[in-house]
Amino acid sequence: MANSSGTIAAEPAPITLDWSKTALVIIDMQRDFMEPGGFGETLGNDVSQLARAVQPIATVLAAVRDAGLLVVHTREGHLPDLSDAPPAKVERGAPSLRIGDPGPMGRILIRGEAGHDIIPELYPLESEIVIDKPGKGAFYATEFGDILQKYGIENLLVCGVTTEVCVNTTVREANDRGYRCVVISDGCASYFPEFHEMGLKMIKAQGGIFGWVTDSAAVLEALAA
Ligand code: TIU
Repeated sequence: MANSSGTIAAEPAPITLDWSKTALVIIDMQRDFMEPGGFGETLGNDVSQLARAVQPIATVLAAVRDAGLLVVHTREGHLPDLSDAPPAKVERGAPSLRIGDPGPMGRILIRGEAGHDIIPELYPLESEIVIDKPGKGAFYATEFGDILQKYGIENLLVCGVTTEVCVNTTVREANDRGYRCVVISDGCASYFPEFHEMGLKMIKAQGGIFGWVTDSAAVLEALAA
């Protein structure tokens, strides 16, 4: 790690982070959300809307790996027996396939299936942490909070999909637990561009009510400074 801290240009204000207390958190960059035939598409979504986040995340991930920051990947999904999937979630709506049904990438949103895995472009290294979560937030029913405490993490650089669902839920959970969350705007995406825009606005409004919003270029600049 070249410098121990860096200042990221962000809204509503720049923020200085101690890199040793900062983790990159990549939310749910799984085939189930990103590719045709997965959970996202079964809900009726156009999965091509999410592709734009991949390259910005890849550039930040490479820089963060070089700088030696902690990297955490999350995956939304359920046990094969669905014991961690609330009926209220499984029965929701009228998807073309439900959670646990067989699909072209294996059973929909089930741990261990091809569709549940992280896309090749952002695949975790052996040394990186992968959190399997049954909900939208990364803290609920996971070891995420304990791991962040163990590593002395106080700040989260957050990216992934989708902006208004799992990214926002995780940022809200983290904010209430005292973490400073800096969300990387071009490293997030939504099936609904207007929800992406508003999801980011909600985070940075009111003096940064949930956190800060930056972009991948600003993170790279701060890490290189
Ligand atoms: N449907 C949707 O937009 N998102 C999710 O169900 N999960 C995540 O955001 N990862």
